[in-house]
Amino acid sequence: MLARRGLSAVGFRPMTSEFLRSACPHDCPSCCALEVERIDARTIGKVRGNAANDYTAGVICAKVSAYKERQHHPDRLTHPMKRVGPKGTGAFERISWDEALDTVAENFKRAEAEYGPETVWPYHFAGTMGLVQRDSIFRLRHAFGFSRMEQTICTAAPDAGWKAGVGAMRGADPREIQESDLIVVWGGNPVSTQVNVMTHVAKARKARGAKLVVIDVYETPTASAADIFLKVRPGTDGALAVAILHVLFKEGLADRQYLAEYTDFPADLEAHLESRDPAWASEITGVPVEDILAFARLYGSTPKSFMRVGYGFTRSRNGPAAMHAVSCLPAATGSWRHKGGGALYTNRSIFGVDQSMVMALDRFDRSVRELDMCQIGRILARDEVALKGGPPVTAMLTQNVNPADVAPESNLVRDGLRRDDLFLCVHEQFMTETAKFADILLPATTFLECDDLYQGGGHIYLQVAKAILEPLGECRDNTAVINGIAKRLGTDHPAFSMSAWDLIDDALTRTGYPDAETLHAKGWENCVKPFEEMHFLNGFGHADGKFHFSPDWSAVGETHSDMPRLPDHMPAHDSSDKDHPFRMVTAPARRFLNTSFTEMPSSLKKERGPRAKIHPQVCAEMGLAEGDPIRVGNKRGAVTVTVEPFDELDLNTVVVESVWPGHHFPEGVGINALVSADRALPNGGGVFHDTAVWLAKP
Ligand SMILES: Nc1nc2c(c(=O)[nH]1)N[C@H]1C(S)=C(S)[C@@H](COP(=O)(O)OP(=O)(O)OC[C@H]3O[C@@H](n4cnc5c(=O)[nH]c(N)nc54)[C@H](O)[C@@H]3O)O[C@H]1N2
Ligand SMILES: Nc1nc2c(c(=O)[nH]1)N[C@H]1C(S)=C(S)[C@@H](COP(=O)(O)OP(=O)(O)OC[C@H]3O[C@@H](n4cnc5c(=O)[nH]c(N)nc54)[C@H](O)[C@@H]3O)O[C@H]1N2
Ligand code: SF4
Ligand SMILES: [Mo]
Repeated sequence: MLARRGLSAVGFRPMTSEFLRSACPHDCPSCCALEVERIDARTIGKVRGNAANDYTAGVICAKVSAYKERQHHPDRLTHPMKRVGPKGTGAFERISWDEALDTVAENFKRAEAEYGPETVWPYHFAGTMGLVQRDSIFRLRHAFGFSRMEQTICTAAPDAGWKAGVGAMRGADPREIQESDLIVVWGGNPVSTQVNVMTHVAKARKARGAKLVVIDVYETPTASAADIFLKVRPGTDGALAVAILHVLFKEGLADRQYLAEYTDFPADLEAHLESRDPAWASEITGVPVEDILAFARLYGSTPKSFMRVGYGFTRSRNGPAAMHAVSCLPAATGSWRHKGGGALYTNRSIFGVDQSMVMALDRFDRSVRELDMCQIGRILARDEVALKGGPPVTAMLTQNVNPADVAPESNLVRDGLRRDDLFLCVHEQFMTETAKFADILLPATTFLECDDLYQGGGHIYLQVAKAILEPLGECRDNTAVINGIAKRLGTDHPAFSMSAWDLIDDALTRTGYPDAETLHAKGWENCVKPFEEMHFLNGFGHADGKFHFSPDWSAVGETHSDMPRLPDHMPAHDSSDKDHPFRMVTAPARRFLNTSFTEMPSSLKKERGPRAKIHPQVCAEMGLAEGDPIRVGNKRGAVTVTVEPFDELDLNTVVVESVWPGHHFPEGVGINALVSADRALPNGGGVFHDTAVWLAKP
């Protein structure tokens, strides 16, 4: 328990407030170093970026600046509950923690007795990114042989493409952006999704007159801020990248010495590129030939060009192939040689935190079935392929995740969550759409009320954060819930007797980092590797140390037979046809983070409601005006949103920003009703921006 701070003699105003160090836990590559104003043991005031951290540099996004609205929201869950009405209606009654956890354990045991341990499926994602609070659920799976979860929803597709060429999950130090002359943001929208990139871009522009190029399917706030905006059709980035390669080789802008020394430089690469010229790419991408040529020349003649690679363009069936093609560009120009050059997709692998205790890796068993989290709808519908021939899923715990809204094929997901023979325990901060389906609903702490360890995928710092508030009501952290369930199921594993702080300390000291207390006092640990390693000058991640223009896709994923041998456009996506003439992209909204923050009044006010950005010419043809309702649909479902005429996108592209919870739509289900749970090639991954749709007046 934290001591209550003193109250002043006059009224109940606190005598002092203080700013305490913390780290942002949300699913965002920025993982900002924060300073949080604690007014008393239950109340926060301002939240600001830590100016002493040279990546955060004192800047954070608007949604986290307003965090007190989320922390002190009247709708926070405060005590355990059990369902009393029909599933999905949200009718609950208060119970004790003991009754709640006993019920969960009894139901897991009952399910297991009937179908074996794989019938239990603990399901999680990234509500918090902390390495202990997020990943303790692995320990539950491993220790009891429950079904494993294939983490496909976010990074699987981009990882596959990056791994194919580069071979290691790291890239240039993002602080080098300020030393670049050209920053290319490919298929990402950092103004909305990781604002700190823009801080460093602004420094490069001011100090060196650097140029910013953005490649996206519509004019995002990042694209509006760019010097050059290349507007592509969804799922066509491979073609653009290959045409740029064509120009680089044709015009002597490729660095042949670098290619020979650092890459596999296939003998037939240039012959392969010959036919893939800007005119060919222009047909596919919709980008004018002159723009492709101008950008290729600029990129090829700027040694210090930094490519910040986003996730957006990889969320298609062909996304990994596109990622590979894009990753070939710095390998062709050799920009990796230069400080301020090269590329960054993620720096996830530089931290190397040993999570063997957190995840009970000593009990890990590869033979236990692994279910694709994106296919939760098909799994709950007892699809045999999705179930991998194993037993049905009849018991679940969800933690840090809101699958009723965020997973593809929402109608199937909701039908599954409504199943009478499914026992569902949800551990949540708010009454989400998923929580409404729970049999047992448990209240979760926020990051301000628990301890954790954070690594920044978009930077280089490792941070320890301590709770700075008492838990609200009876809220418990994820570690405590996992341990409580495990104890009731019966376990001898020591990790289930450790607190979050013990586990942080264990993970740090095992890896050779300072202990938790020391690292917390220090603020953060800089985990950057030497320049030669971050820039692969002492070898790329493959056994031969080379960048691979011709990847071994069979080492990347199972469904590799159609992957292109050399960088290419792969025409594998949900193609529009006469019944589905539009391609829909479901890009992130600035004031939400997936469905987190959709409860915050200031965010709701800014985001206004689910809207479809549609080209004005299409609006005119269909007789649509701003604010009209429009139905968007395909064979998986249909939802009604509001028309927003928007001219900076292709005629056949429709953009619906954000994952608005289902209750904001008249159908009671959200945009993911339309998105397919098909797997990106060759190794799975959500295809959230790869959906052919029709538009119709209601
Ligand atoms: N405000 C806010 N911040 C967020 C999130 C959020 O929802 N809101 N989500 C967080 C999470 S979980 C993640 S993974 C990251 C994601 O951050 P980003 O890397 O920014 O990735 P995406 O959200 O997938 O989409 C980014 C952009 O890709 C574009 N895009 C879609 N399809 C294509 C295509 O085929 N080609 C090209 N060139 N562009 C395309 C979209 O229009 C969008 O502008 O952001 C995190 N930060
Ligand atoms: N249409 C469409 N769908 C998408 C995407 C898209 O771009 N378009 N993006 C996809 C991507 S990239 C991702 S990563 C996924 C994200 O999907 P999710 O990880 O499900 O993200 P959120 O919707 O933010 O839900 C996280 C939930 O965790 C809860 N939470 C936060 N902290 C804690 C905690 O400490 N303990 C517990 N128990 N709960 C906590 C929050 O209250 C919130 O309800 O969505 C995917 N879905
Ligand atoms: S930019 Fe990302 S990491 Fe930083 S405060 Fe906002 S959500 Fe958190
Ligand atoms: Mo994500």
